[in-house]
Amino acid sequence: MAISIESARSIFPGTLAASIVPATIESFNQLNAEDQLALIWFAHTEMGKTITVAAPGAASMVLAQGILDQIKQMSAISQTQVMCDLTNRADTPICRSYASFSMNIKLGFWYQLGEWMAQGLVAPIPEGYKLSTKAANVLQAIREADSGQQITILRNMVLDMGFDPNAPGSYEKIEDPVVVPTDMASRSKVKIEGIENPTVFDYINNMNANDFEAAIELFDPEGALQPPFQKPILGRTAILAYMREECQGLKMMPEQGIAEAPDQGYTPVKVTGKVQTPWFGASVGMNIAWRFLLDPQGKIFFVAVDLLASPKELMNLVRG
Ligand code: 45D
Repeated sequence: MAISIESARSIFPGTLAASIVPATIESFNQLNAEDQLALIWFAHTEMGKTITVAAPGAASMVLAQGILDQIKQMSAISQTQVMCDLTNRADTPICRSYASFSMNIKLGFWYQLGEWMAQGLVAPIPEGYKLSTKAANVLQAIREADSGQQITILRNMVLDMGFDPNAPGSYEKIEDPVVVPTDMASRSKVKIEGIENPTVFDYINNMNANDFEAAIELFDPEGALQPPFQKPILGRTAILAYMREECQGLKMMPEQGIAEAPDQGYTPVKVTGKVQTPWFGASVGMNIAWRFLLDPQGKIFFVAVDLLASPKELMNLVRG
């Protein structure tokens, strides 16, 4: 069979991803806005007891500051309305602006509102708010997930809010400030048990150095990157834009891997390990698999990043 991005998606089919994430998001989406807001508040508060979220960088917050200040000055009723509008994806100016924010600005926006809610500067969730049975079940599912899965659920809930008139992501994005790559002398070099492939090492080391220009050169021009629970992103231009938005400050700590014999010149390589996001630093290590398919020139034709179902999956390196 000819090799395509579609066929590449099913390399290492025994890899178990954390299906709790899409399942929880689906049940969450069926709740009303009040329940959604209260649920996120409770989840965020409970998680905050064991894991620490870092304050967003001042530079990226500048871009959301105008709207945040506008909300801060509103009456409590209007503040609650704005938050409900965001969860309901209502067509309002604030919801349209929100949809144009990059991922990090969306998270930073809510981080600030959360701080202000805790300080009483923005309308809090009413004291004694009782979740519906359905919402309480969703909160319980979040409690039972591991911390890497919890922060992914929370992140995905936030990303879907706001109002985008066309397809999601159709707005011209308000981007994060670009970070300068780590200088050559200070770059870390990972070791991966069972792997000798230079492309895989170069990929991880460049990503850890925020050197996305170098990382993108490792891709086949027709190559694709598939983030957790998403469709593949196709081609170098789109992948580079995605990396600039989503990969700054990530710490990738691959541990072990396996390379299979090439099929029609294409080599499948699976690597597992941990990834940290700058939002939570060392307090959350996400269990991750990278499933690479390298082309006959050794370029990345396809790489899927999976959030794993459990730590046990880190050891699942059986041949496809
Ligand atoms: O509604 O190799 C309140 C790729 C209540 C690239 C609130 C990758 C009301 C290639 C509490 C105020 C990127 C795929 C809300 C690798 C309310 C590659 C606030 C993987 C919303 C390895 C809520 C990277 C708040 C990975 C403040 C896997 C929520 C990265 C904040 C994963 C939530 C990163 C935050 C993750 C979540 C980051 C800050 C999962 C951050 C999650």
